[in-house]
Amino acid sequence: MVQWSAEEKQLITSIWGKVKVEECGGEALARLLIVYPWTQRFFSNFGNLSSPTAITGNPKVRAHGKKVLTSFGDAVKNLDNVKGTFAKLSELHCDKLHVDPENFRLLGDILIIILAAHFARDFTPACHAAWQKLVGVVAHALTRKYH
Ligand code: HEG
Repeated sequence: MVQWSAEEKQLITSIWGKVKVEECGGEALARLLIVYPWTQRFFSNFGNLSSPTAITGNPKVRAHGKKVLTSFGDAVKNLDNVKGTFAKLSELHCDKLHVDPENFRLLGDILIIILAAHFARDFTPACHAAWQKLVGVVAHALTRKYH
């Protein structure tokens, strides 16, 4: 089982308390779709994704980014049981959505870039390390039910 030190937990929750899920979530998903355009295939029903401007301004991208980051927050609230928290979502992403798990890692890296930019003053190396660990744990949990 993943172990968290009191310091790691504190570094994660202190940043999370300031995150605006709609803003950061929308930004994270938009960047994923822009920087790794092959990820657009999972969102063919989202309408216009034809340019960075279209992606950034697409309300479905924003809404889904908010949904994803809100769900990511369940990991922050359940650091000692991220696997259990994401068991059902892992099944969904594997069996129904067929999302390549590599994409969880890509999104995690993008999320860190966004948090580091938004919270530069607080994003110390220790904070970065704690978040890097968290996005890895989340990606792993979401991959767990893949077969
Ligand atoms: Mg996923 C749906 C969470 C990464 C593609 N994702 C969802 C839903 C949640 C979620 C909560 C809604 C589930 C439901 O309707 O019951 N996603 C989630 C998390 C993470 C993640 C927590 C990683 C941190 N998702 C992710 C990535 C991709 C992806 C990287 C693809 C590149 N998700 C995806 C798609 C759907 C969801 C295609 C369905 C969207 C729709 O059509 O509504």
